[in-house]
Amino acid sequence: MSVWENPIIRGYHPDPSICRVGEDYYLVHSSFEFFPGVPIYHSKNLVDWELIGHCLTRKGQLPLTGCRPSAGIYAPTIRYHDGLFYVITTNVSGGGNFLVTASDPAGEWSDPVWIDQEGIDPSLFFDDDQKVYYCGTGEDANGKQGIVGFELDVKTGRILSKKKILTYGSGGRFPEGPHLYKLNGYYYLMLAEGGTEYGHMETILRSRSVWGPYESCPHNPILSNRDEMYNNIQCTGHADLCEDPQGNWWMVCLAVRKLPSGQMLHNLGRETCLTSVIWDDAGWPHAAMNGTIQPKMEGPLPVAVSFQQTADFCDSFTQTTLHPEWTFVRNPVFSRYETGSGALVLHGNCADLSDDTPTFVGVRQTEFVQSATVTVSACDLLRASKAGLSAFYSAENHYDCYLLGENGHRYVAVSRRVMDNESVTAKILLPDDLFSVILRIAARMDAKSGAYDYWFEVKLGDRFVAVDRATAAGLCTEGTKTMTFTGVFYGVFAVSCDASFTDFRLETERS
Ligand code: 6LW
Repeated sequence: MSVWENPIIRGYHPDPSICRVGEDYYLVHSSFEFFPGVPIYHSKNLVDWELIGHCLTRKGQLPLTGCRPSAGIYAPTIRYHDGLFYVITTNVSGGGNFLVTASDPAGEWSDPVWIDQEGIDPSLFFDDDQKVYYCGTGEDANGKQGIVGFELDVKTGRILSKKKILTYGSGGRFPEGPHLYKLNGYYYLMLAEGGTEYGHMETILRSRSVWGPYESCPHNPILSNRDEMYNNIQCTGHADLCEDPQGNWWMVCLAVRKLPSGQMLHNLGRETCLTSVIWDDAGWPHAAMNGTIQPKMEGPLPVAVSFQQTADFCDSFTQTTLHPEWTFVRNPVFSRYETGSGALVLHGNCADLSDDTPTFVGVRQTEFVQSATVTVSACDLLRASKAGLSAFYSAENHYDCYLLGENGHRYVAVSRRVMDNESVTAKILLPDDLFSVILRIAARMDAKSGAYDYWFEVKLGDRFVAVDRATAAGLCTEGTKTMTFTGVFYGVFAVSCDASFTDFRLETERS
């Protein structure tokens, strides 16, 4: 038996879907307004995952212009059949449901094959008779939401049968995130109910026919942390199942970690967790720990794990292409980004971080107590221009610490955008001959007050000086204007200037 720590993929990685090919596991996530879209991870042991690329890497696959925060790409499903990988998902900001295919999961992936079906959370099931079925959310004639199913031609996207509501779920609100499986002559339909917040849960039904009628598992929900008030892991649901070569079954799901201050808030987004599953003699699945996700769990992993990788991230920008961890907001203008020879140079136009296409690129914050540090040099900061670091949740919620050029002087400034309010909250005048500074944004706990804040610091001489601090609540999902689904990125940006960034470090501050 091996022990692992949940989440297995940390930071904003929601709506996981998994498949296995031989002894290799692949996992994809939703990506909303961020580009490239649908990150794809690879693992051999289900616990250590490597980002190998993205499924949507071209604007033709993923048009995001004007996409609102947390719109864009919703939940995907990944499946493998006859030598081809399939990923099906929804662009709620343009086009709806579509699938892409690839023989190599690291890409390139195909152009979209569009499917004429409303709703979200599409999934594919390849049956023994070579028929392929689609299931996803849909509405009946009275507008009631359920899980709809139909036969699909995955080559053309053509619908080959009538559409049928397979289930309305077991009674929880928002039946969604469905997946079909086939075992011992039964079709199993697993789905999320209760909504992706603190009432989230996973249920399962089965039938001898893919069209139903489906009977509900007697111990539904098979997964939920809704009764685990004191568990730091909450909101578990939106799961997918996978069998390993030894016949052991595994479930990945989304979950959130409550702030270290104990508040039921989360800034890291919905993350990906792992648990084991056993099937009872009656043919029903049981997730470990009575269907709850715990911070530490154990199980017969397919490959023994001696230690779980917890990789911080650093980039000295020596490669001529950006590391796949770097993520843009909506479709980037690639000519504004130059990397290689030891620096990332941003050619910022007038677009700011709250605009549609900022000159910004970031990596996910993956731990609560974690900082981002970078050296930024910007020469022509004399007009209203800025370049620096951002703790970026969305265009409507971000905290920024940057070099500011104003009226011929140079400052280190901090500004905060929280919903409709944006203001500069601190400024330090710099010597006119100082063109390069080391900036740091650090999310950390105040040992005395127990407050969990983002700190904004600049290195002057040989030490970091605090410029400002702001509560983490302003970057938590619960503190945003609308229903949002993402998490904080630490990124670099430039507005109305050329800025050079070197030695980017994302470091978990171990107490
Ligand atoms: C996802 C759906 C959901 O597609 O949120 O709350 C959507 N449930 O399952 C975005 O994560």
